[in-house]
Amino acid sequence: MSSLAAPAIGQEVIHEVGQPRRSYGERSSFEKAGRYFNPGAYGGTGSARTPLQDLYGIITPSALFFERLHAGVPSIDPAQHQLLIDGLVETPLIFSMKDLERMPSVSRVHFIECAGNSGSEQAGEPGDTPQKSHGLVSCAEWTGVPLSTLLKDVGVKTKATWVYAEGADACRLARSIPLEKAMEDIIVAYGQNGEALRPEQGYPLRLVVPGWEGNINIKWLQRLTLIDQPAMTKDEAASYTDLLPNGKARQFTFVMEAKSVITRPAGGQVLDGRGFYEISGLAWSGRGRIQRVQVSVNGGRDWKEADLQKPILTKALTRFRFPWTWDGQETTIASRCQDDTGYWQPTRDELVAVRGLTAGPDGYNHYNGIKWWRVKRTGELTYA
Ligand SMILES: Nc1nc2c(c(=O)[nH]1)N[C@H]1C(S)=C(S)[C@@H](COP(=O)(O)O)O[C@H]1N2
Ligand SMILES: [Mo]
Repeated sequence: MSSLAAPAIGQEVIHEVGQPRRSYGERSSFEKAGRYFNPGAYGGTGSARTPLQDLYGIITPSALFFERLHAGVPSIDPAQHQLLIDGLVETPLIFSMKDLERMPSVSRVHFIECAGNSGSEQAGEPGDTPQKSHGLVSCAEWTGVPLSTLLKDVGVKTKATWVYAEGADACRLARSIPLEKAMEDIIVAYGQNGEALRPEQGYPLRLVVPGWEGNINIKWLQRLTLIDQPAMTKDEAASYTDLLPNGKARQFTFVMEAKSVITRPAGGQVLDGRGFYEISGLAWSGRGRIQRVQVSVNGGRDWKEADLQKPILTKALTRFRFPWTWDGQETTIASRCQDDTGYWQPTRDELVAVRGLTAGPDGYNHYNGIKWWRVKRTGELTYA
């Protein structure tokens, strides 16, 4: 805020006509927020992180939704695309996109989070901005057909206990999903934030598996096969496991546990001197709704309740807000959340005590520790 020095009379009036109409909108040329690509990632593979510090509310704009690509983005003509459902079923069926779009649909808001999100925090290499530390989570409104509807159409045989799901990208990324989850809340989605999926998000068809690790949300979905045991694909037998100190690894850690992070003010940002700032951030849980978020502005001496944006949706990002007056002194700030199972987000020390510090074949997965930011006297924020 600045006070008015003189009445704003005689300000120049703009008489020129502005920009022309356009059929597909774009943001203002003043806005620069973008996804962050890991340097050195090969060609079309790797990941790109969402700039969480630049976002408002709970919905990630499709153009900023994080990307995790194991074999680049295939280009698929929806008129040619088909979904095959076979295996232990009464009637194997092939669905075209037109077939799917005439079926009863649902629209639901859910986050997707890569299992590896914030894994470097466990390693003791904290990310210096929310984007770098936690940018492998995003949240959208997804539209599509409940998987349970399609499974009823093909008639699942009683022997079937798992569903093998496969993508149409070059690596044919595939995962096994317990039949119980398939019947519960999985969406065979073609819509994202009110329009068709983005190519990077699986156009024209993907699985949205609410609350479960990103990898199982198969993009460019082309095949579902009913089976009676997990298929032991590469991404469930080797990758996305959690290596424990005793040398054994946890397999099938499907649920992403409760996590939160302050996105503003946070690492990489600079405060403009002492005074009032709204602290804001995101919390989410793969088990259900966020029930409470607490914020500490003094290194963990006190924790106070943050306001939660309503409605609080299940397995979706939840925006929290906390009023703060900075006294100009150095401090550290963090958030911690509780979901509706009663589970509290743990500290890094608590997690490391159980899981140790031995990285698995693809680094650390399923890390959800509390994230601290340091506020320096200069107003600069860094990781703590
Ligand atoms: N077919 C296919 N599905 C895929 C992937 C992929 O590379 N190919 N990546 C997976 C991983 S590891 C994650 S974290 C999510 C990421 O979804 P997004 O790119 O839409 O954010 O998609 C999953 N589904
Ligand atoms: Mo992932």
